[in-house]
Amino acid sequence: MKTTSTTKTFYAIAATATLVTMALPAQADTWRGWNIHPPGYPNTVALEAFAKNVTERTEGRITAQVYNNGVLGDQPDAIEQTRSGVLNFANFNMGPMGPIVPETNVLSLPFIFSSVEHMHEVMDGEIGQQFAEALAEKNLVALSWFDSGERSLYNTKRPIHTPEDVQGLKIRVMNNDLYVDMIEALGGNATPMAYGEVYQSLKTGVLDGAENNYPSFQSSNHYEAAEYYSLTEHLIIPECLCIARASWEALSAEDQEIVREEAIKASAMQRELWVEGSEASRQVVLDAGVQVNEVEDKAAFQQLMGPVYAGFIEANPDLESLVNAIRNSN
Ligand code: GTR
Repeated sequence: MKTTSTTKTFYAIAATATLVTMALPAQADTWRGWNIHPPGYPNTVALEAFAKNVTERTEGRITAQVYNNGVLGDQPDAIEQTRSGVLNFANFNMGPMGPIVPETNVLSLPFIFSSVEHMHEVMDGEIGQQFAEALAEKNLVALSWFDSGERSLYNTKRPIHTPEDVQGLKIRVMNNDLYVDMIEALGGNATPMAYGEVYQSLKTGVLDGAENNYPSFQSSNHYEAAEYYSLTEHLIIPECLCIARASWEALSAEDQEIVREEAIKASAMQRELWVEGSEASRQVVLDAGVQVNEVEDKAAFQQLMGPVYAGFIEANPDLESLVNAIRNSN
């Protein structure tokens, strides 16, 4: 049969239409979730429970799977992939979120929260809702908040008791200029770097140190290279369980409710596991010979953050009231 260009076009359109109708349902209900942590980590266990429960309760309308160890990309990449709907859900630390959602930088100001409990109260209340709204504007639907404890400095050279001890140390920070300012205010040299590259850099001396909570210090094996862990507790940064806005909006109201409920359950589970996990990780690093020291004069560190706050507020005058709201909420 001789085909005319009109029939050719028709066949091409028909073929595409078939492909689209065949491909859509499969894509729509297969959810890929990004996770930076290894199996067994508190966040991983909670995310896997979330994926399993969502899959079961939606009876196959969503099949959710978590990809651990950052195999789908580093955190800044994964944030972009989730914003564009290439990834469907993720557990993100608010640290690397700052460059994309400026409001969340408030959560990266050193010592902004007086304790983990203070952070939970703020994030679970009205102020937390403001952050969720800012994230939603950038296509990330934050359904619940995870814990990530207190972050402290660790390094290969010496215990840190005072800011002078930080002088000259090459410290890895997460991808956010605020942390560069923070380390420089202490006299150190800050190096923004992806989490997955830190272990090797500590081993080879490219870095002298980094900063993180006990579970990550342990699970990343950084403790094998950095012998000194000093309890500066300078950052308490919440993390979200975030859904790609496109994936969220494609759900029926009933499925949105299921996903929301499971996200809230996952955060309760994560927070419980976090407490046990932090203690277990602390024991592992102590048993391995890491020297952990208390920092008696934390105020000395805090005072040096004055210019970091001043610079931040000068650059973001509209966020000053949010900073004050958090500080006054304690
Ligand atoms: C962990 C956090 C990760 C990642 C990592 C880092 O505590 O859970 O999402 O931000 O720190 O230092 O990059």
